[in-house]
Amino acid sequence: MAVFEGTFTQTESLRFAIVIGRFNDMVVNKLLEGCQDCLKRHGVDINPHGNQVDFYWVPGCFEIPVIARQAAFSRRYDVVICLGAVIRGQTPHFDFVAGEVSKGIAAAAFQSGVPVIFGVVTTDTMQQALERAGIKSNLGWNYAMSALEMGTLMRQVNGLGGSSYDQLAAASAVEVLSGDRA
Ligand code: INI
Repeated sequence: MAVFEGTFTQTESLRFAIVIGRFNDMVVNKLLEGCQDCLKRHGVDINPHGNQVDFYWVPGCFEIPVIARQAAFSRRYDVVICLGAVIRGQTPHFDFVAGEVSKGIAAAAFQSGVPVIFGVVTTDTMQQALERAGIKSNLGWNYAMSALEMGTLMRQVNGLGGSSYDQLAAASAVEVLSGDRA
């Protein structure tokens, strides 16, 4: 048998979608900078007019999943990276937005068979968010590393025979036919 692992090399043919929630833009712009810096230093052409990375801006994290799902299903990308910041305020809005974006991103990945990276910072305060977006470290860099690892790993998995989409569709069909799915 074999061991499969992603790599951080041979990135020149990978294609990325980056979906960015504009809300809390002071934090999010920094996450995006960290993410782009990491991709660039690993050989990815981050120019939006190039052919490796497309950028999708949405109003806030709540809107990320629908675009991430559509991008994943387009089959245009190896990985979709979602960036956003949900900061707890005095209202329950935080819980609704954080809950929906995490569930939605997971569903987009699972349904499409394309890795979708959860690059959403969730914190109690703006200070904590800024610390994670450049003041202490920049999680945007980590999210890009996860994207590189998953993109290169999925290339290997897809190379085993059929695309992950085909395998997913086949698995779904079996579930439906066998009545495993409600
Ligand atoms: N969107 C965020 O990305 N982060 C937040 O912290 C946030 N809070 O707390 O309100 C937020 N709200 C906006 C939301 O994502 C939608 O854009 C809006 O509700 C319109 O659908």
